[in-house]
Amino acid sequence: MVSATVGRSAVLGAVVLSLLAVPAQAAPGTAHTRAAAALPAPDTAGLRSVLRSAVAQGAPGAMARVDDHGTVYKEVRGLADRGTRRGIGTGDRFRVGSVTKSFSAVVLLQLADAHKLSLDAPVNRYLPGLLPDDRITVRHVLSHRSGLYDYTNDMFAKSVSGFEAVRDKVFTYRQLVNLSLKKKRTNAPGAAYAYSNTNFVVAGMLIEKLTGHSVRTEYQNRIFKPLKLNDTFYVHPDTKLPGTYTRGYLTPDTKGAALVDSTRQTVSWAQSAGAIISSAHDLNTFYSALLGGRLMSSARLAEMERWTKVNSTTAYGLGLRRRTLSCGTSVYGHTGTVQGYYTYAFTSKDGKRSLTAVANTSNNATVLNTMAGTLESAFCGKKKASGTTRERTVSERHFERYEDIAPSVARD
Ligand code: REX
Repeated sequence: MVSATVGRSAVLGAVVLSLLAVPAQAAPGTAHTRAAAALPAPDTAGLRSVLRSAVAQGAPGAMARVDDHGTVYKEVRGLADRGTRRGIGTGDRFRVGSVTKSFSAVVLLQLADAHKLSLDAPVNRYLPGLLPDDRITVRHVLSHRSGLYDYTNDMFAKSVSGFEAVRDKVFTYRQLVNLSLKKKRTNAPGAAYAYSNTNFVVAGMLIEKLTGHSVRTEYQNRIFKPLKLNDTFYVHPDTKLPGTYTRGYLTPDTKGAALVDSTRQTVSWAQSAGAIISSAHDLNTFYSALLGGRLMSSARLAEMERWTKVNSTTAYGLGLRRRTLSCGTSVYGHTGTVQGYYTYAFTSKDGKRSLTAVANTSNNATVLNTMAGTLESAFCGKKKASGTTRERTVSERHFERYEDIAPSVARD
């Protein structure tokens, strides 16, 4: 059964054989054996069914790639481009949105490792006078506990006109922070979790101030190049995606209105909070390296994994989300939403099984919630056959209503 499942996906034969041999041959007691035994095989039929639903619910295309101990599972459905009708591919590049936040956090944690930054220092120590409250620390910013208002709430109150107004704009970081500071802060420093892009604009400012280089240079030198992420780019303020990419289609607020091709944009409204372009392969490599401890010291990774509760299934560390699935397994990564692209990129605790799933639409909460099912299929394995469809757990239903992924959806 396992070989039939694997055989449907594009996988190297030799790798499959070595994977199938793992449970029998690996030395007992190694971390590798324990991790392999702990997770059931990915449910590729489940993945296909999730992607089929996402397309039926309005996404032109959807795809998922799982990297599991060297074995690759790839699933696709629908189109990358509605004009040419090219099918979506798992090798396509796309806009990762807030997955960028993990990259920004990694750069800052590396700077903390190099004693160039203290997580508990006030942001204003490094950026004098930027914030109106000296008690806001770097840690507050990276864990969304600063209380800095999310300026995108207003910017994208109307999804299509809001997007068109900024599609070609180039903002300075300071302009974005000033948009936030016009509004009352959501909480006292450290007092509560409130997701805000403003925090990761401040993170970008910190990176540039402390290194004297652009975030682009720092992402490249510290992450893209060492991990050989050849599909990963930060091109801001350029509006084009390099190479082969999936187009993005924004769903208008008006029911029944035609999708808007939102592929081309500066993403200047997000920058270090959301402007990276990448691929499923590269995001899986990135989170695998991160949770595998290859991007920072174990002490700093432990700081990244100090969790603030978001809701019953989700917690936030420093630029990193933890989600606990219906089978009890927790996965680590980030979600992303930019106009036309929904991304889920998560890995297992040891970084050895990673999933990236993308739908090329946004502003469609149904598709967003459906795509969360790719995590269940990738990490929980086949659902127990208990007659018909399993009842969703309370936490799954809660998750659907409270996913803090876009301004149109309640955040908690
Ligand atoms: C911007 C609006 C959403 C999207 C946003 N994106 O804050 C950041 C991100 C970069 O990825 N955050 C999410 C637009 C929460 C994450 O961490 O996963 N929505 C859309 C609207 C709503 O325009 N009126 O859905 O395309």
